[in-house]
Amino acid sequence: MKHDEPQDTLKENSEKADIKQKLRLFFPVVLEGLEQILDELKCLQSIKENLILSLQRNTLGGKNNRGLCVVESLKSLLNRDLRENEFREAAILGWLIEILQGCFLMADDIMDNSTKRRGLDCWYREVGIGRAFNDSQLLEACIPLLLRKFFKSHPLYLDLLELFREVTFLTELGEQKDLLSSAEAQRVFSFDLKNYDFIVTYKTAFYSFYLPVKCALLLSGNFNERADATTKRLSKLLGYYFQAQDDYLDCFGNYASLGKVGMDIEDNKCTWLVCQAKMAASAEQLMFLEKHYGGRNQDSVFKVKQLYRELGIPNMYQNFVEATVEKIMTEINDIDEDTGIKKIIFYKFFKLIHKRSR
Ligand code: DMA
Ligand code: MG
Ligand code: MG
Ligand code: MG
Repeated sequence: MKHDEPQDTLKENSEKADIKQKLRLFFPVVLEGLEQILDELKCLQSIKENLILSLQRNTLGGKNNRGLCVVESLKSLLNRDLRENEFREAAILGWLIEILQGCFLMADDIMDNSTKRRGLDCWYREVGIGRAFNDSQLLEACIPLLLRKFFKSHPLYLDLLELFREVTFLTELGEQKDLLSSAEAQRVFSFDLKNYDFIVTYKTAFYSFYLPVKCALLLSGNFNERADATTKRLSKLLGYYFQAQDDYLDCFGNYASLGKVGMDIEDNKCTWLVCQAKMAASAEQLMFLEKHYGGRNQDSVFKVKQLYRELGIPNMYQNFVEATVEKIMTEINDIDEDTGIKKIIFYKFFKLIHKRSR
């Protein structure tokens, strides 16, 4: 059966805008929580100011999809509007995920030699690698402290703490695999979709999709193993699609909408595009790819992009998108809602990322 792509209605769009606006009201709450923690620790004023600055600079300016998803998912799970305290809890967890994302991005930009992020210079280019490394560590360490601040007496405190710790670890494993795969000795020949699958599941799917939905699932009071397994399965699919988009945009997107400059070819990354190119290339084209992929000069980058076009990668990507939409829609339709998980959660998340240009 062919599935229609879900379209946003005007009502849904305005609801989403309302939730986003309300979500933003909780950023200062989290910030204030951090200031209190630092005051209790008798932290020096200058350190406090720096930490707050790096938190603001590296957490804000994104799409807030992850934060939004915690709130939206909880609403869907409870099947009603949220009470004030429910919204507050979901929004705070949403911001903790956004902070976690900020830590990952700060470190990722160092590891990837990136220049721009969200339309600004990467943090490490402003404050230096040493400070950006420590800022990333510091913010990551703030997350359990913030969880304690806001959830200490909550029955879910330990579950949430464990969840954030575990997902952080899994993401860092994914980043590690991403780095090792791109290491000098591992040339194009070693890339394949099996490696790619591991990289994207770990570096992207867990923290971007599984974490927000699982937070909502826990908050709903209806957590169970089957709902968790469904969440993991769907998160993996959405994460794969999201990272393939990211890879495509790295090569063929533009700075004006992305706010970042692609480096995957220079960095010798195992991306969706290079895996496809490798499979489609003739022996001669493969040698050419091997020669130029990972080259840190504009000529090599240009040649790789040209080869991608010759091999029809943009067209293959469109086909992949169509097949993926079909697969995701089928998987969503097949969800057993008796477990308490709701199809609408994944429809909504899918709509947030589908055909994105940033
Ligand atoms: C990023 O992958 C993954 C994490 C955990 C931040 P990436 O390097 O492709 O992301 P970006 O293209 O945004 O630098
Ligand atoms: Mg990167
Ligand atoms: Mg990276
Ligand atoms: Mg990327």
